[in-house]
Amino acid sequence: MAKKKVIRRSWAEPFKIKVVEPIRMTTREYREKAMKKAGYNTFLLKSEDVYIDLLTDSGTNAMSDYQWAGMMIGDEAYAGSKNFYYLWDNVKKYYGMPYFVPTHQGRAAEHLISKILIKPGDYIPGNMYFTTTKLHQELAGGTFVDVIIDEAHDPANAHPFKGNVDLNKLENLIKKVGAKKIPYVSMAGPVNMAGGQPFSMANLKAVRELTKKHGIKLWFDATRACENAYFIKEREKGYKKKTIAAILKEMCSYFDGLWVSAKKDLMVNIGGFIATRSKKVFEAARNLVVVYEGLHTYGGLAGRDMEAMARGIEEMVLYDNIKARVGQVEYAGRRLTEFGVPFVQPVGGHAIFLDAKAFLPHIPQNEFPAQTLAAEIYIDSGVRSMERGVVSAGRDPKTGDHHYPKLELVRLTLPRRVYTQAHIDVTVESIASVYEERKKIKGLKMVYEPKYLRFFQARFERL
Ligand code: PM9
Repeated sequence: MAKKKVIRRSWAEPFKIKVVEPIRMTTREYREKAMKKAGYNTFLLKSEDVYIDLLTDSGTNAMSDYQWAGMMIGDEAYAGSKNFYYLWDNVKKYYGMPYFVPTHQGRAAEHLISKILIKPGDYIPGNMYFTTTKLHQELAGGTFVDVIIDEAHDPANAHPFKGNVDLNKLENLIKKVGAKKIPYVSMAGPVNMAGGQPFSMANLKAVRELTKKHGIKLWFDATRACENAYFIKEREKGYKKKTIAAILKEMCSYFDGLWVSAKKDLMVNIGGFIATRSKKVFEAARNLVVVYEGLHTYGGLAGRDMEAMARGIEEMVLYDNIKARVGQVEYAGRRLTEFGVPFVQPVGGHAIFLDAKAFLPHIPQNEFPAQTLAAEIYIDSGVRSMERGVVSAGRDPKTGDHHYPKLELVRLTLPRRVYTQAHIDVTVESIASVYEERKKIKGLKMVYEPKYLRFFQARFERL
């Protein structure tokens, strides 16, 4: 009997396109000049000179018709906007935290939380640093300590939960500096700088137990929490049948509070917030927000922005949405593998992270291999990516030396609901072409360095 042919059944995005925005392809000669003018820093390019923009998934997402409709019912009252109350209700319902303070974006929430919780001389352990988070901890007088598992620093290691906290590292720090010097442990999920890697629920529960034993608070950078929930559902025993909303709620139940850059999971162009179960922290944040952001019922946002955020929360937990999002990253990973291009394993939730050390082994880290690679990809095809290596890591505030992170990466980040599979094909083929020519590529020298978050504005010249 002839064997029955098995037909592969594909899936597609759970939406169709209603509005389009034209993009422009330029010549290589044009891009050479544009990149030089931008000091070989992709943040300094003009957006109109970019063909496919994979700089970030922050505020670059496509809102749904439901969110756009919500913008029309923005209540722009200075105080007590109805959109604020609807957003607060959804924060309670989906994150399970009773108290809520809006901010204009994530780092504003980090600023307030760091000011409230950290005293000079404190230590803040976390599962790998994030640029803005760490800076606000330092500006408040604290020192960030990395307690992520070692596997997270190895791009080739395919551990399914590379965002996990190493409990021994955390316990050793508590023994060394004392629990009183640790105002809170900070956990992000997934971990952006590690390649969008999640933590497991089992690890989170263990961290909660350990911190409880020592009377230490636990705070959550929940900026991309739904992606973390998706990985738990896909990879952790006992969660297959649970909804993303139920997993998110369970994750949040172990934390004392959280902050969010709404420009990611919530699929809006601007917004952020703090949510907590501590009335004391809530009152302090509500008081500080009026100093730095705006009244506590708008926190630097328009009423319409808060409505779009509230509606974004309802959409971010939809399984099909998140599966399509992570599925795009997985597709890019499969295609890059065909060409043998080195990238962080396993693929993360929001981006592909090229391993620049393995891609350009002839360029030493003090000649900025990831910065160089991001510039070369732009010159090849107009695809914009971002450096996540020695430039992003900045300098040690005490010694003034560069931090040399083990991970020297180029991030190609997928905005939600923005690009098609064809855009990904164009991107992958460009990276493969640059990979073919990699031996000819030379490094960069830094010629201008701003004091804070230097990766945004630093300028370079070719060596
Ligand atoms: N993340 C990103 O592109 C935008 C700024 S850095 C290039 O990944 C986490 C996990 C983030 C994050 C921003 C912030 C700050 C906090 N936590 O950008 O201030 O990924 O809204 O959020 C960026 P805001």
